[in-house]
Amino acid sequence: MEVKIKQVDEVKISRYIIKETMEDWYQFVESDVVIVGAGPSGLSAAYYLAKAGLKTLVFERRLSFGGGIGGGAMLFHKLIIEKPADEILREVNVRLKEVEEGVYVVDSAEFMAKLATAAIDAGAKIIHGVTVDDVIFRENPLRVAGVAVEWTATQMASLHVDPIFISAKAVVDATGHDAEVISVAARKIPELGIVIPGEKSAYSERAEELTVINTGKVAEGLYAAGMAVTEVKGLPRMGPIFGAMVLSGKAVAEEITKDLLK
Ligand code: 48F
Repeated sequence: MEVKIKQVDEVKISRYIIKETMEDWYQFVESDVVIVGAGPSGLSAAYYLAKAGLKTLVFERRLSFGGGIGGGAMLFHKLIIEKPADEILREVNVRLKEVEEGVYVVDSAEFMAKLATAAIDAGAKIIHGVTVDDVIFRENPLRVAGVAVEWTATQMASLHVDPIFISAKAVVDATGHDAEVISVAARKIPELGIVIPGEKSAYSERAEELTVINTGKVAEGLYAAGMAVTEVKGLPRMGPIFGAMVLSGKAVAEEITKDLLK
């Protein structure tokens, strides 16, 4: 095969990457919404928030998308979705197999890839390898006003490095079972009055609806989506059924859009 590949030297490669990366950070240091976690709830929130025209930034600790989607159920690569969450999956072109009326099986790789693609195509910026380890707050009125971020690698190496800060009108904790962002805010800003009862054991039939109903604001500027909701509100878990995760992402996006665009 004859091939003529454009030649680019190492200096140019480095310069282009550094410049473009820094331009993104410079721009997103002041965001409308910061979502912490690129799992199913964080990605669906990002999709709907970006679609509504909000400057939306997602920080994900790992170097991959999807959070708990990728692991499927005990590493079996299929998950359950139930009505009406199928509408969200259809919107982002995920194929569903109906196994009984209103109950669908989806492929985990397809689900996470297409949800992430939809969020990015809608305009959300997703940055991997970054851990949110604290929030910014302001008084009068008391509110969460952004996040403190650090490279995940720096944290893993236990290096003593100060974070940088990103301001946001709304911060979404979509970190999953540990509700990491709300937990740190509850501990370090007691004036917010957040009490975290912790997640309960599995009760799938009830947990799905309860999670969506309880999604939303936990303090001014701070919102919970996905499994973080069960931790913060003391609700049961539900295992490998994911309808509530994407519906919760959509619900938090709708609430924030209303709050910010009013
Ligand atoms: O855990 P995860 O998938 O959260 P979710 O959107 O969905 C939960 C389901 O996957 C499943 C379930 C459904 O029935 O029970 O568990 O609520 O995704 C959370 C993402 O957040 C990242 C983490 O790596 C994962 O990809 N994450 C967690 N803490 C941080 C973080 C942090 N402090 N900073 C950045 N990313």
